[in-house]
Parts: sequence; structure tokens; C-alpha cells
Amino acid sequence: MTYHEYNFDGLIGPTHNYAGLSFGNIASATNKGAASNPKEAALQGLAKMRAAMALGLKQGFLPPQDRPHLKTLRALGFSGSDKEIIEKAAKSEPQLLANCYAASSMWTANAATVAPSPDTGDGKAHFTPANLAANFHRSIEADTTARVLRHIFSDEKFFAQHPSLPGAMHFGDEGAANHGRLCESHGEKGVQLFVYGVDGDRFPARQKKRASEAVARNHLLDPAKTVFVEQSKAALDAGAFHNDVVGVANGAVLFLHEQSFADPKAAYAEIRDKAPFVDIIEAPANRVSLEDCIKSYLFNSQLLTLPGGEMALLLPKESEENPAVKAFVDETLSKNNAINRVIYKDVRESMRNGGGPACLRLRVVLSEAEAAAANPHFILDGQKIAALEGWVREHYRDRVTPDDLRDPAFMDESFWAMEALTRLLGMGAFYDFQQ
Ligand code: SUG
Repeated sequence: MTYHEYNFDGLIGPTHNYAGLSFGNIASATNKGAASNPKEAALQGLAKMRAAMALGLKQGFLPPQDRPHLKTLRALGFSGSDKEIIEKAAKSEPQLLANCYAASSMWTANAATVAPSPDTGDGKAHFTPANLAANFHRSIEADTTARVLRHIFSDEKFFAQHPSLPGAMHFGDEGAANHGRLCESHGEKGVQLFVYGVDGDRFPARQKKRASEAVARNHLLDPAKTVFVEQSKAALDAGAFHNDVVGVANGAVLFLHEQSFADPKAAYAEIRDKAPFVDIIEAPANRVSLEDCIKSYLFNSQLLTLPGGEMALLLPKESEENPAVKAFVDETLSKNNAINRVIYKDVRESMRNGGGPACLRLRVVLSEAEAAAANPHFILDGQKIAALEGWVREHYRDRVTPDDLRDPAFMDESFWAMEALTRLLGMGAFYDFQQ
């Protein structure tokens, strides 16, 4: 059976803005209050999807969530018409309103953890939406994410959909951003690598070990093919709020910073034991500092196996602009190892909130039969991506400031856009605001 990796990117929503909501995410804090450009953001995201498709790769997307999330505001005691809810929240709780306006579902690496069918005990592909308990604005994504995943991967013959983990931060789970898979080819049984954190001196850890263990149990993974590794506090405190800021795995390659793991020697030994084929490519700290990693998002790249078997690194422009990082990337390529192609893409609007190319996608490895069972509206071709670009051009603003969130007209525009999207994608009355 032939398997392919599908990247499901988050379609960036019309309320994309910079509200400084994520403690421990340095870009989010630095850009708090800046003007955003949702139209540019969404088009940059779609251009990245086009670049992957041009490489001959399979590309899907997850739709944005409805924001402002009035259901949450109502649950928190704001009442009246939709307009009144926005006005009251803007007046008394502007920060809460900003949380309910976040377009953060764009970072679909945090949507869920996915185990492809070759790795699971029952031969189905398993999905667990992340509870994202560490940040309020993200925790309100989990319900709709579960609905989206069930909508796209609904066939129970092929797909097992789990609820997000209970217990809030006790089982804090951030999805695939702290999870990787090593394999000899996508369709062979792989080794699943879960990275968890322990609170640093400066920043809290979002992913708990017990959460990763629970996901592994639910996904019926083979313990002999599963590795749990602690992230280093140095990386966390430097701003690696998710492990995918300091490392990425694809196929047989683990590409990471020397200071990613708390005990790299022990971690590499276990990984090599369980995945003897692994090729570990490490960036030494004396070549690329953790600070350069966080600024450039070198490891928040997409490491992609191309149809001809080559491996490409899709990096953000910020990596090309950082001399130490660029030199390291050039050297990695010149060494003639498994990574042999580099593409730099501009996703600056997302980067300013701490989300690089890898944050913007959820990897789902599917057999041809599984792909045929998935909802075709969410798997892209040239025509569908052009339709999404047209939708963005028609509905999105090119400038949003914190003050715009107070204006009920912005809410109306966002809901009109989402309404049009549900029509385009045949989703029916899918979102909470349509109930
Ligand atoms: O959860 N930023 C996101 C970025 C997520 C990046 N994802 C991965 N590394 N996989 C976060 O911190 C900022 C929103 C704001 O501040 O307006 C935000 O949610």
C-alpha cells in the first residue's frame, strides 16, 4: 500500500492580530500591539502551500475558527446581542476580548497529535486534538478543532478520533509541535518521538510528560517504538515554548540543535536503539546559538521528502537573513547528507506571533485508501487554492490594530467571511456563531 505525507496547513483567519497573548513566546510578546495584515498573512500561508504543491507534495488545509468566539464570551457572563457582547467586553475586559479574537488556530502543528496507521495497534490513523491548556486563547480552540478533524476524517473504518485530554495543565498537551516520527519510509512502522518539558527558570513548560504518555496509550503505539524525551530548560528559557522551535524529524532524519534535549546523550542512545536507521544532524551551539535559533526559526522548518526521494528544508526568510544560520544551512547542504534542497519562504505575518513554516502545518501520513476516505474539500489542487486566495482577497482587511477588535463591524466582517467559507467548502452551519 502506498502512503503519502499530507501537510494540513492552517488557513489564516480574518482576525489575525498581535495581542501579546503567549507568555514564553518572545515574538508574541515583542510585537504586542503592532498592526497586523490579515490579508497578507493568509496569502503568505497560501503561497507556502503552493510552494509545497509545486514540489509535487500533497497539501491539505484546516479552516480557521470563528472569531471573536462569542460562545466563550457568553459562557463568561457577557450577555445581550452579539454587538452588545463585543461592546461590553471591549469596555470592561479588553484583554479577554483579545483572547477571544485570536486567529491562533492557524498554527495547526498545535491542532492535534496524529499517529498514522502503520504505527497503531488497530491499523487506523489516530487523532487527538490538543487541549492547549497553557494559554487561555488557545484552550478555546480544542472543541472546534475536534469538530474539524471529525468533519475531515470521519470514516471510522480508517480513522480513530479521540477527545482532547482532560485535566487542563495536569495533562497540558500542545499536539504535534512536540512530537515527531522517524521512519525508513512513510508507510513503514515508525518510531514516535514525544518531547515534553519541565518548567524553566524563566518560562513555563506547556507539554507535560504524562500528557504525551496518555496520547501514546490512546493511539495504541508500540512501547518498543516510542521515545519520551525531556526538552532542555536552556531551550525553553531561550524561548523554545514548543520543541519544534529547536528540532524537526522527517523520514530517517532528526535535525536539531545541540541544546534541544535535557540529556542529549541518553536521548540519542534510546533513539538509535529504537530507530537504528536514524541520521542525527545536529547544529552545534558554537555555530548557531539558541538565540539565533529562536530569532531565525531555523528548526521550525518543514523537512520534506520529495517524490524523487530527495529531502528539502522549507525555511522562513528570517533564516536566510541570519548570517550564522544561513552559513550553517549552506554547510549542511554542501556536506551531501540526506538534506539536499533548501527553499526560503516569507511567512513574516505568522512569524511575528512566533509561528514559522512548521507551526503552520499538521502532518498526516495517509494511505491512498485513507486519503480517498478524507473529505476532498480540504485537500488542495490548483483550482481550490485559487478559490481560497479569491476568498481572502474579497473578505480580509490589510490592517488590523488592537482598537479594531472593539468595533462590532469587524466582528460582522469576520462572520461574513466565515459564512462564505462554509458555503465554499460545503460545511453547512458548522461554526458556533451559526448555531
Ligand atoms: O501558541 N502564538 C502561538 C504560536 C504557535 C507556534 N506553534 C508552534 N511552535 N508549533 C503560541 O504561542 C500568539 C498570539 C498573540 O499573541 O496574539 C500565539 O498564540
